[in-house]
Amino acid sequence: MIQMTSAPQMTDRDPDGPANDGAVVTKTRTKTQRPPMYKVLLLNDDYTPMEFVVHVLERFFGMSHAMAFDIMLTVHKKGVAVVGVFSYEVAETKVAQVMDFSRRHQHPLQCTLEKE
Ligand code: TYC
Repeated sequence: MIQMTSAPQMTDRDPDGPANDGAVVTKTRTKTQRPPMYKVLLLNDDYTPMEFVVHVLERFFGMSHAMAFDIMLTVHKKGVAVVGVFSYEVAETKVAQVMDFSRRHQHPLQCTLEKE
């Protein structure tokens, strides 16, 4: 919430200012703030099997097989890709799920989050 205060102006044509007994007009402007969003990034490595990455994208990000395969190939070729954008709480949960699942399967797959 921002308080805008405008005091009456003094001018040389009107040296005493407006005849309003010095009243001050205050307007309240409410600026709607969107919650910050977070990108979830998947990182490439040399060891995690491609099928495992595809499975992770289907399982935790609700992607179709075709979409998951496409994103996996992007990460494989470019090193990193955004796999989704979420509120902090959801992004953090996705990262934890991917890291935990990969660890349990003994793959070094890395997933991180980044403020948009
Ligand atoms: N580069 C891996 C391989 O050749 C595949 C891979 C893709 C690994 C995406 C991680 O996020 C990743 N087996």
